[in-house]
Amino acid sequence: MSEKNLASEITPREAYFDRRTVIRGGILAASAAATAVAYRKFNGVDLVDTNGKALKGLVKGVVKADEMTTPKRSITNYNNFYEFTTNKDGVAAASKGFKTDGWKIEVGGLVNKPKTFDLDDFRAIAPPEERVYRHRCVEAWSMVVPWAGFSVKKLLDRVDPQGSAKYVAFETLMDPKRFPNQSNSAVLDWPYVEGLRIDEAMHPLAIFATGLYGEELPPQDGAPVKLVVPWKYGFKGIKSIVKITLVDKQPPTTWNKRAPREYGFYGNVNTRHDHPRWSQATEQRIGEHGRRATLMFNGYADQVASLYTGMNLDEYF
Ligand SMILES: Nc1nc2c(c(=O)[nH]1)N[C@H]1C(S)=C(S)[C@@H](COP(=O)(O)O)O[C@H]1N2
Ligand SMILES: [Mo]
Repeated sequence: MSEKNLASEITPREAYFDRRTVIRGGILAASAAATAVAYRKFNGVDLVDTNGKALKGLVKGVVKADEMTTPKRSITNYNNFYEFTTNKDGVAAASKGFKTDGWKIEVGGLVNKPKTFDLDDFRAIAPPEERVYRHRCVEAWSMVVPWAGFSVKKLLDRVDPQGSAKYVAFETLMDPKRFPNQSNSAVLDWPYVEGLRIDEAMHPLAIFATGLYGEELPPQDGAPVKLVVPWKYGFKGIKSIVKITLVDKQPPTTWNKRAPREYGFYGNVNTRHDHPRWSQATEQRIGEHGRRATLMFNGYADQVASLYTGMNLDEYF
């Protein structure tokens, strides 16, 4: 997303090419991991070479059976997390040792039951479910990621939004001592903020991820809580959330503030609207040779297109 080096940013390095190692298991079944304690202990990951059968038995209809889960080492070593560094290969090292002790998530605004959650309270909102989702960055690379988490709706139901609440605003922790790039306002306007229309937030596909590959979410992927909205470009998936506010007006969002012609509020994966500097028709799936076609709404159109009925998708992006 930075103005320079686009080619290198969207070209995966040889190191990420691995076409056969896929993962089975790590399934956080609702019944098996009902508590935060059980969840933290759940770290079994079963590495197998199945050439495509791996996704059977996971959340139905979420990802096509011919798509393989991206290897964990790629998901955890090729990241966008500008608070640490703008170098995708450097986030893992820069975020090592990031502590989430004492983390709080403040939920308020236009709600009848505002509440500040500690992590145990937050994780106890609902048992983690495994959700294998496509992840499509606006820079035209993609992955298939086995998140664990629960629907945003479950949190919103808990705080009881008022009728006047039309949008949900999200905010990342501001702490330059832990996020070194937050000392530099030239990188981005901090803290990172994002937002959804409330009906988008209530859609069952929108989740808070607290886990990845059956383990706790690692720092580089947005520990302890990351928003995942799989029909939208990756930048909507704000990491390390500390604040969630129900509001009546469309909230500002970080990349839209930075370059409004390039990054819309909606950020839907939209093959009808190219980025002004590159095509959105195809993508580089990390671990594959050659490019594949990008799907409208990232392949989730049958589930989410009705949210945008009547909107001109060439205009709203
Ligand atoms: N706070 C914060 N959230 C963020 C970002 C960021 O730089 N800071 N980058 C976004 C972008 S552009 C992408 S593609 C995804 C990457 O998530 P991943 O590293 O878990 O794949 O996180 C998004 N969330
Ligand atoms: Mo991204």
